[in-house]
Amino acid sequence: MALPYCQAYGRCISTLTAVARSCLSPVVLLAADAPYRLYSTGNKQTVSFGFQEIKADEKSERVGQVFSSVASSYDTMNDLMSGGLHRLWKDRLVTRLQPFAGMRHLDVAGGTGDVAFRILREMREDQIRQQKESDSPTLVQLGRVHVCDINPDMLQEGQRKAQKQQIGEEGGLAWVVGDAEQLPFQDGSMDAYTIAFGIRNVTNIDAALAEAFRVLKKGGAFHCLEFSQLALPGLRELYDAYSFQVIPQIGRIVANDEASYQYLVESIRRFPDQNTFAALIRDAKFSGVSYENLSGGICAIHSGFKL
Ligand SMILES: C[S@@+](CC[C@H](N)C(=O)[O-])C[C@H]1O[C@@H](n2cnc3c(N)ncnc32)[C@H](O)[C@@H]1O
Ligand SMILES: *[C@@H]1O[C@H](CO)[C@@H](O)[C@H](O)[C@H]1NC(C)=O
Ligand SMILES: CC(=O)N[C@H]1CO[C@H](CO)[C@@H](O)[C@@H]1O
Repeated sequence: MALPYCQAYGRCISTLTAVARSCLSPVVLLAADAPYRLYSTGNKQTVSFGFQEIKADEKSERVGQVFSSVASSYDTMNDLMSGGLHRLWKDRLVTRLQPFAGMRHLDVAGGTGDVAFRILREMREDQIRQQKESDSPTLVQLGRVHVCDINPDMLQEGQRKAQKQQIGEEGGLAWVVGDAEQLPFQDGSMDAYTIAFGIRNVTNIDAALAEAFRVLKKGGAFHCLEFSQLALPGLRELYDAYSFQVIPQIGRIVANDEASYQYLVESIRRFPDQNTFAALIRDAKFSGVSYENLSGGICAIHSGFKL
């Protein structure tokens, strides 16, 4: 029912945005308790890619292709599909992180920099605050946010955005192409690690968690924002209709790429639920692991510390 509605407005993105905000955001609040297959370390031969099974070494490449084809329309699509909610979820992630001046931060799967920009802004505010309070003439250091992503197209789009908005001109941002499973950073080099809507696309989640643990300093924090599972099974059908019918169509109309958004929907269903994912984080040696549901469990932020 929402589908022809979207098609009718297909040529007018701004109208579609308005439609998405008013009509679709209540629907997006309903997430499924769908079954998933674990991305386990045990079986390295095949991994999940949407509902197709493919060889593990092909997956990184396929994920790269998927994101290359969505990079330029990525930010618009985020707003459309979540009715703008992804902004609030990212704000919440940064609130939990509590950025501070002088920190070395790593944002993995950082894409076009959405999360990194928010973190850097908070670091800058803290720097100014500290500078004011300080009697010493020495400058309070800003620190740096490292935006790491496997796809150079996403990073390039992010750099373009940063330039346009004059973010990071003081050297607070570093853009680094790299794989979450093999981070190009030294052991114990980061104060904190974030990953937003990225871990689901990683071939081997355990490897990514182990890498997060490795690069963190002692006392460093891990925060992961990802789609999760709602405990409202009765609303499953409605959610299915939205995600399997509407989202791929929005993808087709706006991004001219139905397959990528079909994959997105399928991969959300297969991701481990809150408690299962928390257990994986504990298995990766993190302490004080906890999570917070957002929008009733559409998303969750999982946190842990390297002690
Ligand atoms: C949905 S986007 C999220 C971008 C950004 N964090 C945000 O919230 O707007 C997922 C990102 O993960 C990246 N990605 C996928 N697999 C990765 C991997 N193994 N290592 C690093 N980045 C990866 C993709 O290139 C893509 O930019
Ligand atoms: C979060 O949501 C999950 C599933 O939707 C539910 O089982 C769990 O009790 C919730 N946890 C918290 C801490 O609210
Ligand atoms: C591009 C794609 O379909 N992969 C998904 C990986 O996970 C993020 C989480 O939000 C999705 O947005 C991506 O679309």
